[in-house]
Amino acid sequence: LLQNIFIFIINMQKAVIVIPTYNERENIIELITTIHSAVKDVKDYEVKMLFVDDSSPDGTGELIAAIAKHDDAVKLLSRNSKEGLGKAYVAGFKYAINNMYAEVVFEMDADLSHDPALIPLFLEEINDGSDFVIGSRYINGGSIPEKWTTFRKLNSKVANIFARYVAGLSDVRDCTSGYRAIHTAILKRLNLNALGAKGYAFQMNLLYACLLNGARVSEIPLKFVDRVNGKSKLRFVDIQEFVVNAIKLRMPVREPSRRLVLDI
Ligand SMILES: Nc1nc2c(ncn2[C@@H]2O[C@H](COP(=O)(O)OP(=O)(O)OP(=O)(O)O)[C@@H](O)[C@H]2O)c(=O)[nH]1
Ligand SMILES: [Mg+2]
Repeated sequence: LLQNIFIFIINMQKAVIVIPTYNERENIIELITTIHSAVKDVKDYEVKMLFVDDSSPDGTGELIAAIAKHDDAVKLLSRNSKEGLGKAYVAGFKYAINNMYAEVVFEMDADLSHDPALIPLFLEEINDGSDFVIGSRYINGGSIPEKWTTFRKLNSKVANIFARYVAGLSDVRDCTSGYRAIHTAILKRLNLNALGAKGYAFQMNLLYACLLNGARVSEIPLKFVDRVNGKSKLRFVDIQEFVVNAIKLRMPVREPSRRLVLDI
């Protein structure tokens, strides 16, 4: 209670780390512990975690719910069925804005590929005037895992080439990274429901929509670490969806829904 009163008095800004999960049970405890220690010296934001679980059969949701009972910083949004990363993020963003009053939301994978130690650096970028900060594997200081298969490396590189030169996001070096911090002032201008992608094409569509709405984008180096526990959810249909979406973004905008409209 005292902490809440303190936060109320100094009106601290809220940052919500939105973490979609599907069968990530083995990663949850380490992730939460690492985030806690990464943000303990952050003074100007109250940092919360919002897990968006699609009823993982491995009990990820139950584990998070049990932790949330005694950890104020942890919140669980449970959904009935697996609907893909994009839908999970849209639900999470809306919840973070409407129910948690977030000024900043993060996107982060649950598999520890995204080092929580970078959280304060993301927030510094936001404080310096960025609206959309990307943890970038493709700028100096960033990297992808050496042990990735040639297919995995190519998949990531070619996806970025599509996003930059087909969709037209050429100023951004890593358009598909899933580690980001976004000012909610920008998200509030979007019709989130119209972003329409289930897989990682969502990341490109969201970046595109934010740029269209005037977001100032910056990138900080991310050394992407391969997951140790659990399985990748990357599927062939996600690659297909990505290519189709990149081409769609290239086309002249027909549906006005891709622009402005506040509907959160
Ligand atoms: N809620 C929800 N989360 C999902 C879904 N698909 C993937 N995720 C989560 O999204 C994050 C990214 O998925 P990953 O499987 O790690 O995909 P990736 O990072 O592209 O692939 P890897 O590099 O192989 O790990 C993880 O935290 C997943 O648990 C989904 O349908 N629903
Ligand atoms: Mg991953």
